[in-house]
Amino acid sequence: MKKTALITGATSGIGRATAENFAQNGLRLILCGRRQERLDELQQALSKQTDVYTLRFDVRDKDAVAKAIASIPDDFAQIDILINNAGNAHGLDPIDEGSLDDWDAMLDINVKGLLYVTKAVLPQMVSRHSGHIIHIGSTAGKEVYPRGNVYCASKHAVDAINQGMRIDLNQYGIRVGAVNPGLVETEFSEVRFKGDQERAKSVYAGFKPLLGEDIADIIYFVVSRPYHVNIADLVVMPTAQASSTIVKRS
Ligand code: NDP
Ligand code: 8X3
Repeated sequence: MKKTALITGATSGIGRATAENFAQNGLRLILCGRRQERLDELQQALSKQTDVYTLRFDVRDKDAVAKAIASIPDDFAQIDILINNAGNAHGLDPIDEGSLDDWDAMLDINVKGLLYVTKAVLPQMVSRHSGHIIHIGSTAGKEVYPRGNVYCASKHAVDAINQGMRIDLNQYGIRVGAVNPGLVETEFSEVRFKGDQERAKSVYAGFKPLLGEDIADIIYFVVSRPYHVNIADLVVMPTAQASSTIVKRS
């Protein structure tokens, strides 16, 4: 029986590349995001390779999350793999200048949203005593960088949740792990800089950043290990990057 994976944030970047990779590898997909037209486009493209079901919801809305997961039809109801990927940075300001709206967005999406989705998916994994949850953390969850303050806090929280979840779900045989990328060129910086394309591009200028596809390959490697192998925590950076602040640019 083919496995079914639910991917949050499948409409762009790492999540989209993971959906494409999983489709090529024959996994069945439940794809989530807020942008309906992108979900429709993905459904149309990837249905040529696998079964695809799409769900539109905002991870910040706990009732919408619960309702969406509960609405999944029977033939997709068994979720074997959960990729907790939806998230973004909002702003890059020193703490004394940061916007409350940006802080709310990052903590509500990256931390609370991840928890709401997990809470809705977990009961079936617990009752089956099987499942695999992968968190997309970040190097920002391993070290704090200037002006990263609240985004880094949200990703440090993902790191703690990854560890806590692995401990609590150990008794059920559920695999839990995190993939923590460094600089990946996606829509991430466009969102962080509120549509300022030039500033977003400058983040990846003068070196070869990771692409969503690079992270998708790694996520597929993680989910395709034999059941007794759980990759608990993995950090991946472009070769040009040594830490959050050290990047060799031409
Ligand atoms: P993108 O901006 O390209 O993708 C973000 C995805 O998250 C989109 O599909 C978006 O879908 C979804 N999303 C955002 N907010 C919400 C929301 N409120 N409700 C539901 N879905 C939401 O960025 P990336 O692919 O780079 O980011 C994916 C993950 O990777 C994030 O958790 C990010 O923190 C992490 N990461 C990124 C790195 C990078 O350098 N790019 C490095 C390390 C980690 P939609 O707008 O349709 O809702
Ligand atoms: C994304 C990587 O360095 O822009 O999490 O925070 S970074």
